[in-house]
Amino acid sequence: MAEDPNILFEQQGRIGMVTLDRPKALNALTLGMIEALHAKLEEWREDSVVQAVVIRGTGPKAFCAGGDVRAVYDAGREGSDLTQRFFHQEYSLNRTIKHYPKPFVALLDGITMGGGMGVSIHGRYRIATEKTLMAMPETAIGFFPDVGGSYFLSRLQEPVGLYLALTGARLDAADALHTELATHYIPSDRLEEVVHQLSALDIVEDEPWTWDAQVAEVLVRHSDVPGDSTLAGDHREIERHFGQESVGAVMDSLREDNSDWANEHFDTLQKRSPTSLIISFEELRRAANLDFDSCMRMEYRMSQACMAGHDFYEGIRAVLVDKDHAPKWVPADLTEVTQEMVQAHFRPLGEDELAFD
Ligand code: QUE
Repeated sequence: MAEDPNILFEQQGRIGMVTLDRPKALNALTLGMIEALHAKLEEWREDSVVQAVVIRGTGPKAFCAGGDVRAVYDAGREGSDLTQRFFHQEYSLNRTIKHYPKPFVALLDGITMGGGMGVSIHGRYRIATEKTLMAMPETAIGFFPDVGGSYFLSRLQEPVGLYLALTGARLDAADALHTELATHYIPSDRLEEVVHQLSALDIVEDEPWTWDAQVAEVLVRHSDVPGDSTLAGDHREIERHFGQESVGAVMDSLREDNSDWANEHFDTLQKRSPTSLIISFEELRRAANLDFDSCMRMEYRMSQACMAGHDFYEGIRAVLVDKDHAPKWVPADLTEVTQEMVQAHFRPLGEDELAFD
């Protein structure tokens, strides 16, 4: 059994409880945590005592802020193969959660970004609280929405997924419910009781088709109604400006409008990596016609192209290393991103292809 000091596993009655336990790093996922979680899910898949899996994070701030991209940055600069292994293992775990046969419940009681979305959104139940803050912010670090983002963003009501992918906009509980990225809203102070009731479920072991309804019943019983969704209120603006046929056209639309909303979003996009914006646009366009596993293969190709490029390292430097938040993107302008540069992110990798086993 793979073990890791930053992730805890407990069996509480009928549930397998996972706790991401790296609070100083906002529970960001290391390769060790990813491998340990994957191994434990495979063990619990076969364990007839475990009726459902619950995942949560330690500490008051975060469920999980993402992947340990700082380690990936160091690896890329040193030529270590962690740049391949990290994404390969992370995306394989995302796939296992997507296809997991038992109810999988994520308690999103805090920051849930990037890699944190990947270990929650693909599960059957995603619980938002008043502390939930969700985002796919990768265009700010010269990357693209990965961990299955191509799949789930391209399946939101258009063009909301593109809006979230390009801007990295943050969602609160009301927004998360509105988009159906969250399935339930439960106030944070009720989660302990929810976990207790799930652990105490009395099940018929050879009738696994009844487990899901039992879990859902506990969740619904504690659910409440969040306030109004800002995202829902912005729908007209999002449709008008993001329902365009290219990133350049989105930018033109925002520039010409000159409302506060348009100006604010224009300024946000100006700070993002131009390459990231354009490959993310192409990613979502392609993903609409791909099944989940094909989306993950595409994302793996994209991740490896980013590892061979410039902006990921510059983004991590600016946000997580030097923290000057002043990245110098190359190319610096949307118009300088060529078709050849874009296509290079979608090319098959030959013998280095992501293989699921
Ligand atoms: C955009 C991102 C990430 C980010 C910040 C961004 C991201 C990510 C982290 C992160 C946060 C805390 C950590 C850590 C990583 O920050 O993907 O290791 O301790 O993982 O603006 O995409």
